[in-house]
Amino acid sequence: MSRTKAQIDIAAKNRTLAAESRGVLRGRGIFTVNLIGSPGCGKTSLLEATARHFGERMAVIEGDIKTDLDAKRIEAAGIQAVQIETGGACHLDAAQVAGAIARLDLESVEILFIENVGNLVCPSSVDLGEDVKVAVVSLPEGDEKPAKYPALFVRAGAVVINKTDLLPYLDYSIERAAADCRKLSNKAVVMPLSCRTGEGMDMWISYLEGAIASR
Ligand SMILES: Nc1nc2c(ncn2[C@@H]2O[C@H](COP(=O)(O)OP(=O)(O)O)[C@@H](O)[C@H]2O)c(=O)[nH]1
Ligand SMILES: [Mg+2]
Repeated sequence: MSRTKAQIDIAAKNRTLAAESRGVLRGRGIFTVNLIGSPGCGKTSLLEATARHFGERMAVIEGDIKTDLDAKRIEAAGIQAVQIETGGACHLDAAQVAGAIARLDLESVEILFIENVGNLVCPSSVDLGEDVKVAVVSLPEGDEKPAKYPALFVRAGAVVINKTDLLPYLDYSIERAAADCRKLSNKAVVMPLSCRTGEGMDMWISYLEGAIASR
């Protein structure tokens, strides 16, 4: 499908703003993660569990269509958070994120997470100024989702397969999902884990600490 001139202009403006944010964040030595996955896959739960390790070294920008419920959850975990309500848009854009960055106190921050609007498709093609896109899937969604929704997984630097505690109750092959992710991106680090039990969280934390250290 060919794009209209207006769509091309919007995409160009987004790229410029994303590059500016990336410059600001990298200039401060901050590693930035754009967290993308379906509604309910556990993005906010993952950030709550991650907060226990990073404390004030991390900050969060929350994107939802409506409500500041997720920002409140992150603040309750002791982490500064800014909520963006898109009012209907199915993904965040670089202008919204630049506005949210300006509202954060970045003094002690080494890692910034942007939780995108819950959606496995649209957010994957919009640059927000991040260093890496991390895809989150979860067991109840079914193990064929990476193969069926490849756009995110070809761009993801890492994939979290969440809710491994539900394995006894579901027909889900972690091997199949992981193999499909690696087929779509041979660089992708695939991390099965459970935010609920903490199983596998050590690999996720080491991945992030490694990314911060190599900034
Ligand atoms: N069993 C199980 N449930 C989880 C896990 N992580 C998140 N959940 C649940 O999944 C639901 C959606 O989680 P949430 O973090 O709000 O997902 P988000 O919409 O992607 O931000 C909530 O009921 C969580 O308690 C997990 O590792 N195991
Ligand atoms: Mg959420």
